[in-house]
Amino acid sequence: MARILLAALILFLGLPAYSYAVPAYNPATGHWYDTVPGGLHNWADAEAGAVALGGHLVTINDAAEQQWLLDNGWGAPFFNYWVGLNDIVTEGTFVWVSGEPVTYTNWAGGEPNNSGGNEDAVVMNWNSWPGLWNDVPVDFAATGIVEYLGAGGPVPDPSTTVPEPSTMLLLGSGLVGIIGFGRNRLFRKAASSG
Ligand code: GN1
Ligand code: CA
Ligand code: CA
Repeated sequence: MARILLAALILFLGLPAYSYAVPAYNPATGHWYDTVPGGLHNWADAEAGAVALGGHLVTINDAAEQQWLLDNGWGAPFFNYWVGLNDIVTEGTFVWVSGEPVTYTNWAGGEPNNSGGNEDAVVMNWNSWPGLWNDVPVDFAATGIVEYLGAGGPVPDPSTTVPEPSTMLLLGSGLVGIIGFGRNRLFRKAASSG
């Protein structure tokens, strides 16, 4: 019994990593995306992390790209994620840190409001509203999403992406556990009937 519980636990632990393969490739934009490592950061540190990886905080160019992010690991459970939009240079004039023009916005109702006169950077999934944007102080703590530049990314060829080795190992050991359990039962059956 302990064995099947262990096998189930291992399978369960392996599943989340399997469902959302990051870095993730978006065929519509031709870009790779990933979560900036290190958990919560202020906006500048999140952008520095994205630059270190070879990109910028994500530029959301249209509704399809916004939806793709929600569908590929940056939706549920609706953490606040930094995007590249900010009005650090000129209050009220929002620009993408990548330098791309602003062609789409997805503000939550009443945003951006520069609350307290001190909100120059933007998170998505504000208030657990899927994808919706809010301007917050630049020293707010959130997780960054990096969008790699051009066709660049951490993995050379999108068509050859496979689950991460650690995930395969976890899934594999779960299966071995289950097979082992089945064999034990068979042996016990044979022993008791013979
Ligand atoms: C938050 O806490 P409050 O109400 O001053 C939020 C603002 C939003 C506002 C919307 C730091 O401001 O960005 O516009 O709610 N501030 C922070 O009601 O999260
Ligand atoms: Ca983009
Ligand atoms: Ca705000």
